Amino acid sequence: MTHSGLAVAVGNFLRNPPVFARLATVCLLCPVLALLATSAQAELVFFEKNFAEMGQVPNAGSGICAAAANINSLVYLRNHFPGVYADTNLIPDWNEDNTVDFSDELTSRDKMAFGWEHGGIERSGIYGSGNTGTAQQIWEATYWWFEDFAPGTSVLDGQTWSSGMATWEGGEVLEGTYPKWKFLWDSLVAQLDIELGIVPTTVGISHAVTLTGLAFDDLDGDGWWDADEEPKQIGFLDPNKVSEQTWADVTYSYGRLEFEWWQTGGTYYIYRAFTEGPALIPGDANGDGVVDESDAASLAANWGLGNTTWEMGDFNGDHSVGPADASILAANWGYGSDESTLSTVPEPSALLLLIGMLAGCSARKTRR
Ligand SMILES: [Ca+2]
Ligand SMILES: [Ca+2]
Ligand SMILES: [Ca+2]
Ligand SMILES: [Ca+2]
Repeated sequence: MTHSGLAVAVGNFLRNPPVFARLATVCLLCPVLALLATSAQAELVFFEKNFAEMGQVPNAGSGICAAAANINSLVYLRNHFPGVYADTNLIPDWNEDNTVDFSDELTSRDKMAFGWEHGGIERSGIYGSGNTGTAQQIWEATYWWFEDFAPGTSVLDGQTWSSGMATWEGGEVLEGTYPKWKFLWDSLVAQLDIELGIVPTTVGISHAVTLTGLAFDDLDGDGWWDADEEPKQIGFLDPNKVSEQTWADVTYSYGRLEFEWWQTGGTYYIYRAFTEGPALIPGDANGDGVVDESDAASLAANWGLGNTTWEMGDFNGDHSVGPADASILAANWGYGSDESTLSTVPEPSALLLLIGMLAGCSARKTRR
């Protein structure tokens, strides 16, 4: 603006101050609006499992929620990792009609609840033989279910506000604590089954649900929960309302994750989180039991990215995809393939060369 232009502008302001004042107000607001837009981006971000892959087994009148929550989890595992579980009896064909369908899932729920027989051994289930659904009884029923119906396929883990877990069958892996958000997050992004036990903070009966999602305040907008970001909600499949995912606001109190349970309106805290998932073969991104081109494609597609999962090619669990993961893939190349198909897939050295070329490409891209 020239001096004469400035003089005209000042003159205009003096003649017509309200117009200039309005302009000034708008300009002053601009940074505020920009700030609002920024904070609006740091909204709730939802990270969810595919709800359609979950089971839909309801609770029964006798109150066998933990059994229903378990089976709804196991149906998810079977649907999500068919390469691992298709040849197992994770959900057995109880009525022997050569199909595994909803009626078998319902029977599984009742067996999980009241016990089953396998190889001449009686298992008591979560509520059978005088059991009352304690954390130990839920854990051990789950443990024996995997031993009997899908042996050697899976890894079980958990956090629970219990004691003496070292004496539980397979319980030495458990950590004695109220379940932490980070544990739930890590389990969720790994696509594990996660069953939660909840207890009212006042009086009432405990309940069990299957975790399906987490929502948090994503400050940096990367779609990924970071340690400085506030947990906001949990999503779960409730055996008392199986048709839809239920969401609840969470708060931390006394080191416990708490939320209001829709059915009673009371405040509940999470006292246990048990997880189950496939013991995946290193390099097997899609969990089909074979380490081959499709796994290499996942790795290549996500090369150099952060916030990555196993399915994206992060095999060493550092949540980024890079040379360490490529080495793991190469070391297991061809695992699970037939001899005949093995000859048609590239040699590990060729694979590393390919990945190296991809890495070179993405490095050039990021510099540009
Ligand atoms: Ca059947
Ligand atoms: Ca984030
Ligand atoms: Ca694979
Ligand atoms: Ca990695």
